[in-house]
Amino acid sequence: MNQFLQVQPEIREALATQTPVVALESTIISHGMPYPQNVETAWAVEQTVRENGAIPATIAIINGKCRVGLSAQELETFGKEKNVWKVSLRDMPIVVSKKMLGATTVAATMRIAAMAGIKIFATGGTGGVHRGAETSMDVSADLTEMEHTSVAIVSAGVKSILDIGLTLEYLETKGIPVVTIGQNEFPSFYSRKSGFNSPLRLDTATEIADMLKTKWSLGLQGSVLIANPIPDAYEIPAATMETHILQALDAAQKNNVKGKEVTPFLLQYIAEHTKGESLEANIALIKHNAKRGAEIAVALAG
Ligand code: PSU
Ligand code: MN
Repeated sequence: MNQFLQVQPEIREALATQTPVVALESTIISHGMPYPQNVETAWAVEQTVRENGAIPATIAIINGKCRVGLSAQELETFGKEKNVWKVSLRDMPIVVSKKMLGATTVAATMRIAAMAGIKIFATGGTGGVHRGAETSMDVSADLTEMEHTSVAIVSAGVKSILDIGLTLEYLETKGIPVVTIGQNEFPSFYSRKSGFNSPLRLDTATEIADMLKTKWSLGLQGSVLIANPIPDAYEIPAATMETHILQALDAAQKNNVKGKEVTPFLLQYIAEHTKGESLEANIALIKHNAKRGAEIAVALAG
């Protein structure tokens, strides 16, 4: 095992006995939601994974180790602490070697999950190609990581702070299957609609698990992006969100926000300007993704 990897005993045991495990990220806790809802959600998501037959594995970097499985106290720290590094792939070496506290993005979480042997990862939304990327070159390392690392991601689709059309084009170029559960349209996080057809549709966890097994057995490395539309009751119409997104993008530009700060800035701006409605939707969809992730992990182990 890698000298920088530390897997909690319960998870190690599960992996050794082919018990389903679902990886969870920590950037969403430290940089994606306010305290204390972030910690409550992180805990509730772990419980959802358990209730659906799998073992949760929240991933982060602590004291020079890539940690797979966190204690309740550690989840609290990630939710509360102000100086947590947002760790994508390029940040991993410095945060590990300097023994800093690091919350892992989708990209870094996938890489560490793969090091541990975990195949399924549930989150809220992934990074993608930003609006205006043709001039800014702002394309999330989440996408390049999906090309290389064989960990499937369950998300609620792509948030429309990004350019959904360009993100789907990029995924096609990189050979990453995109499959939506139970509907023909690709969802856009807060909304079940996006205006884009999903490249693929499958309706059951068993079908998705079969596709994953087949992909990896064919020697095709990399991820599958599994889009799970937000439950009806929590949906926020795309047109309502668009107003807030345009204002957030404008504020980011005026404040000269660049690089890794862009996504957290937009997420926080939108959360603050939607009176908690977006936060409630965010929490609901993450739990929903954790449930689907566990079901797919169970089907994959079967
Ligand atoms: N989108 C969300 N919520 C999030 C993120 C994205 O709706 O919390 C986080 C994830 O951790 C994702 C990261 O991996 O932001 C992408 O950051 P960037 O765009 O800087 O690659
Ligand atoms: Mn970026």
